[in-house]
Amino acid sequence: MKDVNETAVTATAGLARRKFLNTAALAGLTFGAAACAEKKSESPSTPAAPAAPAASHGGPNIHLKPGELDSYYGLWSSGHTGDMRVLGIPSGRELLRIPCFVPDPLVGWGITNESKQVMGTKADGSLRYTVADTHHVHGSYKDGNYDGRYAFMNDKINARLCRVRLDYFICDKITQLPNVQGFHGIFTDKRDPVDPAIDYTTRVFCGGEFAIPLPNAGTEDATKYRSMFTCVDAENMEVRWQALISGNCDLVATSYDGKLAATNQYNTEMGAHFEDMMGAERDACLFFNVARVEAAIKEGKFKTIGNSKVPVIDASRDANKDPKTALCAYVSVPKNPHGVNASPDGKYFICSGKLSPTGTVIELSKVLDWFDGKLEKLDDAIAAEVELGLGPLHTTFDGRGNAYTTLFLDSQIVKWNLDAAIKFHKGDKNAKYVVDRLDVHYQPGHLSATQGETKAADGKFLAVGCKFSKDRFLPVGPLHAENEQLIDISGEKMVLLADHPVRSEPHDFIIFKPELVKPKQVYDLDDFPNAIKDPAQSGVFRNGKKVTVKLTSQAPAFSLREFKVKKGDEVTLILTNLDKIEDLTHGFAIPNHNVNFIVNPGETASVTFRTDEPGVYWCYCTHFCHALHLEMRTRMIVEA
Ligand code: K7E
Ligand code: CUA
Ligand code: CA
Repeated sequence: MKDVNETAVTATAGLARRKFLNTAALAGLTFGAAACAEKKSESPSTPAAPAAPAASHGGPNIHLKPGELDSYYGLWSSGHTGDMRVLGIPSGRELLRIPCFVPDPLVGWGITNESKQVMGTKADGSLRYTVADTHHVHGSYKDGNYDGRYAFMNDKINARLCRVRLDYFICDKITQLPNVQGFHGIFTDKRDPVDPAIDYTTRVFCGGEFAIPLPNAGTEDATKYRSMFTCVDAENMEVRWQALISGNCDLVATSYDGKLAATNQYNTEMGAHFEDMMGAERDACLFFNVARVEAAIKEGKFKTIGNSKVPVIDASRDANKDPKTALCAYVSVPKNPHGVNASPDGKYFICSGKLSPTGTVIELSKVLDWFDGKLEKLDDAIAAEVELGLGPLHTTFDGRGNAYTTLFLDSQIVKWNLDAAIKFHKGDKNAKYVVDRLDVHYQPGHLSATQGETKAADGKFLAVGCKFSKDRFLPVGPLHAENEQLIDISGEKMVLLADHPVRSEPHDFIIFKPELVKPKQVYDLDDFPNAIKDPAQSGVFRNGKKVTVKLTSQAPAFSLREFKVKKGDEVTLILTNLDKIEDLTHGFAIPNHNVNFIVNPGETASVTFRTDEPGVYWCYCTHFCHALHLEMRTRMIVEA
């Protein structure tokens, strides 16, 4: 923690007390929830008493009138609830939860055969996993802005990447990364590094945080463990290649020209215990030269690991010392950095120091110069390294040259100007790079401005995910909601507009304009190979002990009023919703058989279950659809 103390000495006057208190808290417990909880009641930055409600400020009205629509979509990760959430911004209203990695009883995710196929099953047909931990959501791009095709999200627990189609807002593919544990950062590429015609996303980069033995074995000696950086094909969702690195990966960023993919690294030390991960004063941000990596793979310069057929290249420090042939560049950044974010002008990546109170501005053209042998010292790509406050984690942008960084320990957002920071770093000590500071409630992680991860950053609103809400909402027992706060960033000063409780615990999110997506509300029957397109095709079709029940729904009836099966059958029930009216969804529940799922307009879904007990089972519509919704039923008669 030495550098924190040292920089505290040179702190600007206004920050001194805050720094002192935080530094004291840090010294005991390093960076962690316990440390910040401890100092909360003492620190001026995190008042124990509820803060006064935001005064009226003449800013934008975020309390939409009934029937008024939001002006932005937000896609939120959900942490260890495993889904993706859709919020309207600025209202903060939750519009949808998209089940991805874990079962969802509302839609029958993990119950229908179609969703199980996406999620992955064991040999016996049961789900491979029912837990996940989602952190980062990023959209597919075209020409530097979202193109509304896909969003991607990670599962840290089981090293999985999921893809959500942004026409139907459903998860359609999940890929598990080989050779990786603790898959944390992800980012979509923004164009191809070589082919100018490909000005859209074709790759997703994934950072492996935890080092493991490769291939994995029960080895205790942690010096033998390694981490990987992975590239997944955005279209077929297959793993294209992996890169073996020195140290580990945390957050990931990509450049607007498609040439560079980067990951921050906090464990340069390759330590196995937290104290071992803090020895070095500087860790690194790794820049992969995507074109070179893929050329090397084409030339066969790779190996494979264990059962995996994925080509693995060597991006370790030792193998990449010569800039002319290096696949990866290790730019040094201070102590255990966390977020790395791309500025919308395409020029810089900002690394947040986490255990160092600094933000590091890395100039991408200089990194490319190094790869071309034109920059002698790689660290000369650092355009600025300036003090921001304690516990900097993530950065977003307003498109007007300003960056906004969360300060976890200070419970603040700091707004700072990139050009001024660069001037200050070059020696102009009169350059005032800090524009504003705003207290948030409390302990912020990610933040994201409207369109902030695109060339079209518009600097209107900013949302910040506060990890602790403490006193901001009515108490509901020990588990607190998190506090997603909304901030007006359209002016010089940031203005806190609203608190929104969210169920634990989202991390990252993106916010974009509604016109960038074209949601479809009714499925095409032809999207489903097993669709029952005509109620006349309904019936019970037996093949030994295997029975297929085909039926359709049209409010307020199912096409079969009853159907008969036998005890001990393996029943596959296929249901097509022939209603083609927007918002006319039906449900289908079977008592005592653990079956419930929905079919949206035009959708087909199927379930497979066994009939163990003879009896009558009233299958009914669980999703309110019609005045006769309660009457919408059919009987499953299981004969002995
Ligand atoms: Cu900072 Cu997983 Cu993006 Cu959480 S990570 S906050
Ligand atoms: Cu159909 Cu309710
Ligand atoms: Ca470290």
